[in-house]
Amino acid sequence: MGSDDFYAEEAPVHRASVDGFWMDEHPVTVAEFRRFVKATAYVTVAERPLDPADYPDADPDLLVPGALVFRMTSGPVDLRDYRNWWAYIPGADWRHPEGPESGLGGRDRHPVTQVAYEDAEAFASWAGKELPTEAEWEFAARGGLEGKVFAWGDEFMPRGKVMANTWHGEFPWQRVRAHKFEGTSPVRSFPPNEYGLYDMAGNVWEWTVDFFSRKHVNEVEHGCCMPHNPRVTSADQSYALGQPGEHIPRRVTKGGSHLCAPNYCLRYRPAARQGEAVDTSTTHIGFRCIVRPEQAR
Ligand SMILES: [Cu+2]
Repeated sequence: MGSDDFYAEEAPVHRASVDGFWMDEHPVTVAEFRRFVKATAYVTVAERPLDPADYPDADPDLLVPGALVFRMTSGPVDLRDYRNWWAYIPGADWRHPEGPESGLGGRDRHPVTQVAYEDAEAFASWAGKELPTEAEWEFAARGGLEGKVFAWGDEFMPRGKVMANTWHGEFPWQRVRAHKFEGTSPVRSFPPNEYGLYDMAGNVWEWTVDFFSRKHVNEVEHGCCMPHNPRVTSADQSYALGQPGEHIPRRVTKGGSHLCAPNYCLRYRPAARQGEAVDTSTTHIGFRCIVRPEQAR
């Protein structure tokens, strides 16, 4: 697990073991999520009214249901300020990913987006499944390859082949057409890894149950014992102190998305991880589920 060669939060490389489990072959799709909502009348976080007490530093005019929508810029921008390409759009939700005027036409087989952590958990328990831990997710993404940079090996485009839906060109203003997708792509559009799993890199980030930490501190091997089924269950280290929303716990997301580009975020790799506030819904985060053997019995 982990990597010492990219971003600080992935370090250190360490061993961990997980029990066997089954995993969804691809991220949960719009069609699958629709079935869940039809069956349960579930209302996602992005569709619910917001309590000003939860968002003391927010502009009250923006405290209306909505979600974050990516907007390509017309030229290079300051990459330190994500507000240059993310906008909070009232009325954006999983049915209207880019805002009230947008729809899902033709996107039934795309990963569902605009789902907060709680929404992913609600789907999973309805489906009789669970969300993976970070260790389970990373184990699955590696597909049996040890210590490789990508889910398929060490080369980004082996023999020139595009292996995942990631951003080609300079983010967030220049799109080089290496593949035909803008935004999410139908699941299974790119080759699976050695475990038969699709979209373990790129397309959408995926929620895991672990709380975020700046490094893999707690799970690292002490002397004799390799951590078994590691899981970060305390939110204490997860807060983004000094930033907007600093009181909201963050969970680990994995896999990178269609917005990841080498000039900004080379995170379409099994070791890569990002902390995401649990109430965040965006156009580039989705999830997939697992089944552990004790559930299957
Ligand atoms: Cu990224």
